Amino acid sequence: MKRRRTVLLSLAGLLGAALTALPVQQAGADEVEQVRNGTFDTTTDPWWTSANVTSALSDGRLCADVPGGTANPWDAAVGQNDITLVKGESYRFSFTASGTPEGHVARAIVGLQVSPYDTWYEVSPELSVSGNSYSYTFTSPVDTAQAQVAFQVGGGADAWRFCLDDVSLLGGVPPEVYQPDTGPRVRVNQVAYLPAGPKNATLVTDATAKLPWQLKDDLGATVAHGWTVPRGTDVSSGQNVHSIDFGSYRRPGSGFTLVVDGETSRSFDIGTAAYEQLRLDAVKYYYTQRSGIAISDELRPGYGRQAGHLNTAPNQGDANVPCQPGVCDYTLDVTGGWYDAGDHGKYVVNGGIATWELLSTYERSLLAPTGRPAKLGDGTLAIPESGNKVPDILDEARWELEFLLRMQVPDGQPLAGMAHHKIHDAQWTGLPLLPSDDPQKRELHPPTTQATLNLAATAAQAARLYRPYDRAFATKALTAARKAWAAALAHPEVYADPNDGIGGGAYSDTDATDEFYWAAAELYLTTGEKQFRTYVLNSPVHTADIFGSLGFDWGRTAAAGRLDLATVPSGLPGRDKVRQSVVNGADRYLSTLKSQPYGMPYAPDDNVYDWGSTHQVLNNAVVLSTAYDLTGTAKYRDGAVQSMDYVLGRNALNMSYVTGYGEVSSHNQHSRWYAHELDPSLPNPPNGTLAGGPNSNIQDPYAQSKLLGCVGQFCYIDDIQSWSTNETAINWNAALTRMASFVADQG
Ligand code: 9MR
Repeated sequence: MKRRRTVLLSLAGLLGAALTALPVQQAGADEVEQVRNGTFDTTTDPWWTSANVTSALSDGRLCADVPGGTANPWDAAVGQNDITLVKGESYRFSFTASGTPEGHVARAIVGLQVSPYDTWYEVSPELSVSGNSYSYTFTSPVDTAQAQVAFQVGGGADAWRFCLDDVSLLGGVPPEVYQPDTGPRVRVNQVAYLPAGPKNATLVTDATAKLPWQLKDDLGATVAHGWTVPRGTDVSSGQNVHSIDFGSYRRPGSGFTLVVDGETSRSFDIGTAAYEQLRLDAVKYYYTQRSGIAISDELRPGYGRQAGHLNTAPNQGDANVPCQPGVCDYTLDVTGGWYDAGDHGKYVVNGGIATWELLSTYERSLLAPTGRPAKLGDGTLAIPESGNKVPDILDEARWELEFLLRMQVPDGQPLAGMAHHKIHDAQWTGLPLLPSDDPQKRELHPPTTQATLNLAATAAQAARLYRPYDRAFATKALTAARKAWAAALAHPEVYADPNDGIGGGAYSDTDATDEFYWAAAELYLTTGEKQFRTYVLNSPVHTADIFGSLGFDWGRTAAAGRLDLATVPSGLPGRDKVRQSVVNGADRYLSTLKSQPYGMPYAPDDNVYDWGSTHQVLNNAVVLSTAYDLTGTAKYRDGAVQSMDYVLGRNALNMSYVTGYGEVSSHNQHSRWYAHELDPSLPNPPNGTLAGGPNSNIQDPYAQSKLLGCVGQFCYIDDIQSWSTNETAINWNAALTRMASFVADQG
């Protein structure tokens, strides 16, 4: 029935940030209705319902009886298929709906009608008994003739009645321009500057001449003042900016603001306490990523959950996982480890570099002049192993190491000693989904040279670091590392299939020379043996310039070897040159940082921000911090410390990418279990969770619907659907861990 609606709900009030303003109609736009029979005047055809839903015409509407006792929204649904969408065209999706009794939610989606059921647009309004009208505009990221409009109404304990009318998907409407709310134009580190450290800010302004600034304390008194430095157009954001240096002010306190050009910045501290907290929170993140163990609500209030993937239904479990068909004929117990990110997959490539960076945080605390090992020692992280006299950071890393060891191909098999690349679900799952609720089949994917060398490198590093605490484990790790090394030498070019990305990420990489170098370096540093020394010295990677603009990452691991060769004592011939190469890399990052008005050591080629750019900024800062550890030269320390400002709010979006740190911080990261944005009974990610951050390639449809054409720093959105800009990941938090620990040590 086509009813006239006089009142459109105040959409912004109803759904807050999830909504954008209604578009202004462009005169003469060619608008075409895509939905057939959205008005239900005489029939409900061609609408379908899931088998458990009965629907019928009622007063010119479609009304459906929804059963109780289903688990997921999609377990009960009403929809229409075979809708055509045109990539880049904007659509207004509108409908009226009611729910009886009060309080039920309908998840309204436009998505792919067949597997993998991509969702291109979704909203989940809470319905009223009297009914309301809803209207949203989005831009299609795809060309398809297989779109569906569906209303997913399952997931509730009790039965209810859902009624629908006036469903419309109108093509050819003017697109909406997404405008992020970036707050005051003065951009600061919203958390804290170190009292004796650098203090820089960035102003976005049209002004071309210098402007006066004031630093105000918590009472509003001016405690310092000076002039901005005009910097012209900033490439990373496209903005006209000035920079501000207030480093001469050193008195600790909280509630400071910077006032300039009629704007007042978000507030910040001058002090070290926040970094001591961040040092802990960044590592505490790993406990709640653990697989195969119940998460204690006592240790992590609000985050307790059942163990995931322990062969308890509906999990199929990780205790006896077969290979993908045709890959092997054995099963492995690959329980434990950390979930990689927001998915339930576990990957040896990526698990390796993440483990290395946690272990290297610990190793640095033993070796660097400013290192303080007790800060991550036993009892610091509130994990089940706290109190066992082993440093907590080693206990946490061991949870993953034990898993990595389980991924090794057993003796007697053709590829014995290699490591399976990954284990994950056979199909992608939807959100939200607790690890313990994942019903998918789990599969081992083929072994790869890179996974094998990730295992060799981290197990070798573990052998030297755990020896004082557990000799047997150290020996076991070294044996596994040697076996992996030999297997990699025998199979030096077995790479992951780049198309093996169903149910989990591909993590494909066609160059293993860097992983060989890294593994040889760790084996040499642990054993001192000539075979590994010779390999290191003969590797072309050893003398290559490896400190590029994107920094090191899961697929570019040479720096892990180089940094350790530079810092871990050994008799390596030419070690001074190795150390100098790190300093040279740091010099390059320092000059990048100086050229950037936002002060980060990151300037990717053509301004193409990469997937996980926040952690690449931090990893470049790790090189700066290592140069400081090696030389004691203050400019490297200051560069490393200053890099943290960008991650904590001194950026074009004026937000901190670390949950719970700063007045405005990322908190809707893509995760199946920190899915508060989709299910209010679930938590947001824990404080100290790093978001991937700006990614120019915006691979996910949600980001594409909002950010097409974005410039560098603007290619980010804090929405759970944006898996390419806003995921959490174990390798990213490892970079945060390493840098938080370094900055805290400079207090
Ligand atoms: O961070 C990874 C990025 O560099 C890759 O290009 C991408 C495709 O393989 O995968 C990213 O990692 C994701 C992984 O594949 C699956 N788990 C979530 C990871 C973070 O988004």
